[in-house]
Amino acid sequence: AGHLRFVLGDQLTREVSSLAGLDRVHDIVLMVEVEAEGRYVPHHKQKIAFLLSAMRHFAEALRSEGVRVDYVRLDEAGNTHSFSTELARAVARHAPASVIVTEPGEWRVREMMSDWAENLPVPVEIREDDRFICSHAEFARLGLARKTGRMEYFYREMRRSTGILMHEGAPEGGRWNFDPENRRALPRGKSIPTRRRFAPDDITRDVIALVAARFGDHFGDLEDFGWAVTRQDALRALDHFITVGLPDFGDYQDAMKGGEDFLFHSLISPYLNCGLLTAREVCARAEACCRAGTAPINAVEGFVRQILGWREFVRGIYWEEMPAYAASNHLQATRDLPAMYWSGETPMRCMAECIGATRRHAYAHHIQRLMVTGNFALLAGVAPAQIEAWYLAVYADAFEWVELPNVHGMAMHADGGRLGSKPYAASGAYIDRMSDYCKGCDFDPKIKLGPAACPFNYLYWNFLIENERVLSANPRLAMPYRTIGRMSVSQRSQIVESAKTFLSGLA
Ligand code: FAD
Ligand code: DLZ
Ligand code: SF4
Repeated sequence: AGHLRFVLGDQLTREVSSLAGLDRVHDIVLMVEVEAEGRYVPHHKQKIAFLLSAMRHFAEALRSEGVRVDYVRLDEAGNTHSFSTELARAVARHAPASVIVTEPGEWRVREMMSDWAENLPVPVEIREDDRFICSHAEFARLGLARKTGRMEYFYREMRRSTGILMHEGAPEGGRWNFDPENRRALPRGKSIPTRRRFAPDDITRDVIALVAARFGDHFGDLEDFGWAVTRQDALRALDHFITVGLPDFGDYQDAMKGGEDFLFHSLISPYLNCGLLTAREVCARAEACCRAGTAPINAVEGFVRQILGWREFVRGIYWEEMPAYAASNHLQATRDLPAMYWSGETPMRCMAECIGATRRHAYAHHIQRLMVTGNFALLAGVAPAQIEAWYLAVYADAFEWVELPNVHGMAMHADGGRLGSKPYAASGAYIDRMSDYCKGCDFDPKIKLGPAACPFNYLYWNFLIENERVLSANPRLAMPYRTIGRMSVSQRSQIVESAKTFLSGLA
């Protein structure tokens, strides 16, 4: 008997380690569509459609290569709708010599895999996911040697060990970091490229109908589906970004604009995370532009930093710190997630814009996630587990290995600073500087207190006051705490009152 190679929905690449050494005559590739994976959080309808369509296309590609694929569809009779029970049924069907899988992207599924090894009547081989450039062992080694354990140090090591954007042992362009150049607001009249989207084919249309019927009550639109669902189209999407987006990526990385959902971002995270593109090839493409002079170093370095730096770093942190990581709540935040995160109904224009983009595309760009919806949840003291479940559900690129460190660590500071050295808290002035949202808003970013004031203003100071005991010793917050130190008792209590009034009105 051959081996049963179980490929999960975020492992859709011929290069995944579970397919290494595949014997086309004897081995069988198993893929399963199961309700449990669609419901462990209530995923955005577009995210489910994207993954199921990409799975079906990947299975077709394998079949056309002569590979034997056992593919269980969501609506197939007898489907038991969980990974574990579907794998057990497949083992009974095929009596393989062993099961071969690649480690998953989520702790939850890693626990299932340990059960398989114990309970199935055949051996289970769990292989490392070598799509990541930094292995678990390498991450641990870098951690032991680390000076600060911070992303910047990790990233430089990754640049050195891969040689990406390096020139004779030194960083390309003479500096490791071009972030200070990458904080521009969009100039008025700056033209923004129309992005290439992909019209659904028959397979995607079938899946969209299936998702509408089965997950109709989940958040999000299906109408605007434009994601690539094959490797060929994902490569086309990458090409298009490299041509029209990358040259301006650096300058406007942190900018936001009403009605513009994509700006100069790459829109490739869903493809990277499910396997249609690899991190190595994307970095190589960007680096080639730098060498060819078609994109400036600040753009290419800024882009590579996100992938070779942040993406690899958060993955390392996740596997090093789980499962305790998810349970920490450094700031003891307990508020229920406000209903506007699902409804998008709020007079705060920035929130409405970011949640609207999320509903339309199962996508929002980084600064929207961090400085608008994330910042609000931090300042309002939303319970980390509730806001994490939201992020995990609503984005097409969300898998826990990348979502959790970004939300729990970067946005919510719930890990007490393992990921970043200070909370990304900001008042309305930041959003006003980086976007045009405030112009069409009921609130005024220049007003500090009372009903006309931008809520981010008093929520920001209220957050620092409420968390003074935990945060005031942080040297990176010395400035705002000095300001608080100079406030009169009545100034402080006005801030706290404005915040209390606003927060008590949140549904
Ligand atoms: P670009 O801006 O074009 O960046 C290029 C690539 O860099 C991305 O495709 C992504 O692979 C990588 N990248 C950029 N920033 C990060 C980061 N902070 N961590 C890891 N990789 C990064 N990213 C996810 O892939 N899944 C998530 O569930 C997710 N949740 C997030 C939640 C919050 C609160 C925050 C602040 C960030 C989150 N991110 C997540 C990171 C980042 O926002 C997205 O990767 C990015 O917006 C995806 O869009 P893009 O492909 O256009 O990215
Ligand atoms: C997210 C998702 C969804 C919605 N559905 C499936 C599915 O039916 N079958 C599958 O193999 N994978 C699916 N996924 C992706 C898995 O949740 C993902 O592989 C795990 O979270 C492990 O990272
Ligand atoms: Fe957002 Fe405040 Fe600006 Fe309104 S005024 S858009 S709430 S930052």
